Amino acid sequence: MGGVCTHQTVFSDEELEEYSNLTYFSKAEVLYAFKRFSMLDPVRVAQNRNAKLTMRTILNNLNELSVNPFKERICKVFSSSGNGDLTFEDFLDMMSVFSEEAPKSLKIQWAFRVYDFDDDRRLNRKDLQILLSQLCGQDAELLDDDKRLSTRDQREIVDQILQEGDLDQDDSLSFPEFEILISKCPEFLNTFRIKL
Ligand SMILES: [Ca+2]
Ligand SMILES: [Ca+2]
Repeated sequence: MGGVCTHQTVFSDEELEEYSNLTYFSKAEVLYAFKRFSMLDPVRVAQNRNAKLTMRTILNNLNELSVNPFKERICKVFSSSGNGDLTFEDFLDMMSVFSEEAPKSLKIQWAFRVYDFDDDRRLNRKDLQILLSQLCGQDAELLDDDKRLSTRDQREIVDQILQEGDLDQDDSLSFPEFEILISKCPEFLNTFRIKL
């Protein structure tokens, strides 16, 4: 029996129940999530179900995430060790937040953490500029030079975002300000969806 095939005996019923309670997944989905985690590095996970897989391994093998412009930042915010490496529990949390069942309010909370690149709980100009360049960077290679966002364009967009969203005018977006702003553009959350 290979590692992937033994998943039915990997967790006790109580463990499955607990994982199901802590996520938006049924017990069957938790098992399927484990199967997907195992497939990222079958040998290591077969040896140890708590194996911590490197960010590189995850991004090389999880296509749905590797196409996301914020892939590395996403791994980092879900990584219990903070470096982007994920245990199964980290992975399960991530897949749960990215699932269709997770409420929009939860996705917005995690989106804020992903976009808060310097982890100071505010989105300042620097965060917004990194956000824009990562968001556009994905397609930049496919675009002609004249269609790419210049630094000046980016600065103008950051100005517009702050003009609209920075209600207390401290030149950054707090979480409540971000929440109001992002609820006006729901398609922004499309980067927060992965089918299990
Ligand atoms: Ca910040
Ligand atoms: Ca503000």
